[in-house]
Amino acid sequence: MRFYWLTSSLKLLNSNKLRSVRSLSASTQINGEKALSTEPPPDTVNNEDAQQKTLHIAVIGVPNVGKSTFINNVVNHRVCPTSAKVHTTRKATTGVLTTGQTQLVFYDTPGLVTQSEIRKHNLEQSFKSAYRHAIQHADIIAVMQDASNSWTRKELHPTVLDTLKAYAHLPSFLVLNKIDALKSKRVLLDLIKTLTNDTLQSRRHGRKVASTQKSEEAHVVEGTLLSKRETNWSHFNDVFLVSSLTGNGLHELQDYLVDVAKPRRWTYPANVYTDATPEVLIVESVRARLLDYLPQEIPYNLKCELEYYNVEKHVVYTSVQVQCPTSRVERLICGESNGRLRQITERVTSDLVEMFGQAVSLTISTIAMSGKKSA
Ligand SMILES: Nc1nc2c(ncn2[C@@H]2O[C@H](COP(=O)(O)OP(=O)(O)OP(=O)(O)O)[C@@H](O)[C@H]2O)c(=O)[nH]1
Ligand SMILES: [Mg+2]
Repeated sequence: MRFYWLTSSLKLLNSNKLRSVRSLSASTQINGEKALSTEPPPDTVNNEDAQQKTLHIAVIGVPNVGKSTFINNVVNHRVCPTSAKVHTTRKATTGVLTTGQTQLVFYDTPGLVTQSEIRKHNLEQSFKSAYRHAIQHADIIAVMQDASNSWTRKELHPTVLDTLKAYAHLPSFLVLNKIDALKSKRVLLDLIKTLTNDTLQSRRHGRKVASTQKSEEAHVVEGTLLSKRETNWSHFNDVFLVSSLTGNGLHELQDYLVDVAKPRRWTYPANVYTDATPEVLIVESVRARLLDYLPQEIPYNLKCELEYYNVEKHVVYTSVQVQCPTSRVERLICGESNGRLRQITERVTSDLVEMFGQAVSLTISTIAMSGKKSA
């Protein structure tokens, strides 16, 4: 068994992070579970209930389009682990933003997948139903599409369309993400037309594009009805162009959601910003960074388990064990002189410091489940 430990003091690297960090010193009970909250506790659900508004938003889309990055940026806290690889999110996690009298509850969902992808990436069977659970609690569906990916951007994935059809009674809007990565923004208007079946028209101002509610049209060419595979959705209420990475377009989207929120009591106290427990966030953060640091399919076959979690004098002490299928994989994770494990630990520690707004002492240990164990 090998391990590398690192104790980090609070390093607030830039002003952006400064804004997003809150001090965490308490866990709040929500539905019988602990949830991360800011300190000190501000007003919770109270005598102003009558004026409260909420909106529950399910964020769906294929893997890697930026769903988790989007939620982190909108709620201004790192509550959803992210990575450059697909299938980072495995569970439906909630990000909560309370602003004025309105509470926006975002459901982060695992990327929609087919059965063969579930097998390929060694995903849990429950994975596929996790987003359905999120949608069942949602008032509105946000469909996220990677506008920078020229291979996939022109079509909505069949699993996305299936979901939109199954929940057609819910309003939905399209979010074209990663616009910062586009060399030319010209493609965007065509993309909107294609993905919405030309049912939306540009507003003169702003990035929001409003619906004209044109009815769906059959594709008829010279009297022949083409049995074209469906790749678009005619019932989006709006389209937003955003960069979840830079924050471009997110304020406008947030204002829109506040506008359409329903008069209803808040689900969470004002100081809660996720329903995920610190323990789950720690394990998922380790898993996300393993995806970033290890090649190909290898990280998908690792199992991460929390060994220890405690908060003492404003320091989070925690330890995670990574179970590797073989000692060869264990050696790969550790790298020469444990160099790679050290890098991974430093990276996760910095994620957790940002997440919790507290000093974090993290240990990551590895164990090979078969074959000769490393010393
Ligand atoms: N350039 C750019 N990259 C982005 C943007 N949003 C997200 N990314 C990157 O896209 C990658 C995937 O982001 P995630 O937020 O993990 O994507 P996801 O949709 O949650 O992925 P899964 O959980 O695997 O379904 C990461 O490397 C992000 O940094 C964006 O607006 N612009
Ligand atoms: Mg994700």
